[in-house]
Amino acid sequence: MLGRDRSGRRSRANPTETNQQPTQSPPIALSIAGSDSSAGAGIQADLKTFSALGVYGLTAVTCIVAEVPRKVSRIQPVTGPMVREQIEVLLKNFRIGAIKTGLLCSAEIVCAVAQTIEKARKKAPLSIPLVVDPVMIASSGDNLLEQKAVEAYRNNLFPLATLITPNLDEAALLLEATIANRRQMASAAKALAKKFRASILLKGGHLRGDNAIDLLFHQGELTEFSAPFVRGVETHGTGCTYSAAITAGLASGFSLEQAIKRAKNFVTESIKRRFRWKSKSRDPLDALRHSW
Ligand code: PXL
Repeated sequence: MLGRDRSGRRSRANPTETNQQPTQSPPIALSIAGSDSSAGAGIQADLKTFSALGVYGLTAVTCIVAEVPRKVSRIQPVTGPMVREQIEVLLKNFRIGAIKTGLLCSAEIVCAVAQTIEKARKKAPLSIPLVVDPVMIASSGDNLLEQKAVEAYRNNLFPLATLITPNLDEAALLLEATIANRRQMASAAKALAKKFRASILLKGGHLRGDNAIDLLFHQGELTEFSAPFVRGVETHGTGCTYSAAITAGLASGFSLEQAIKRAKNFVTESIKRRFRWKSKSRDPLDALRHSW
């Protein structure tokens, strides 16, 4: 009795109505990311997203960030061996359907994550899809990543990725180019896919047109995902939520295109139903995404 509920995800009929066995256990996804004390981004956003999409979420914490929207006050990384141990113990004991990485903080942690995933892939016949969200700069403008870590991403982690989800700033940094319109977005997505031999979802939200347009370059084809731009909202954690929702889709057996389409709707709805955060600033629209 597998069906689809209104959000498009797979659902089973209520076993009490159909007299069936209890529902089988949910798909599992792993987030390797940092902890955001204000809980709108990072590992907290990932777990909320996984749960909302019917996926059991596992976590490997890479760093602890003391912050509120607009202000990162302190970042404390976890050691490389500790990050490695969390991932290894989870891979051994759970049937993980998809993995995402968020804030990895240092070159040491980027390398530890890449080595651990590579080692696991050598052992297992089927590789687990890996979504890499190259989190480099917070929406507050604060730098979240050590400079040498960008090189570690290029050389170690990107080559293992199924999908990389840069925003315009991250793509511009990786290509050392300016990306100011849709045409330049299309060439940048293709160039990144060629460079890192992975599918690329280039998020164009920062272009600020009537629509928030993202471009997927996957298996030689360009696909556009568009949603009306939600105006007048300062967001925090939308990138984390988007990549977590894509990862949840992949863990649930959706194709990449289906997973992105559903994730885009999920993020747009989350922004509409956002939690309004009362800061001391003059701006009454300060907001974290999510209403739960
Ligand atoms: O939104 C980027 C991000 C990701 N991960 C963590 C963060 C932030 C932004 O502040 O704190 C842990």
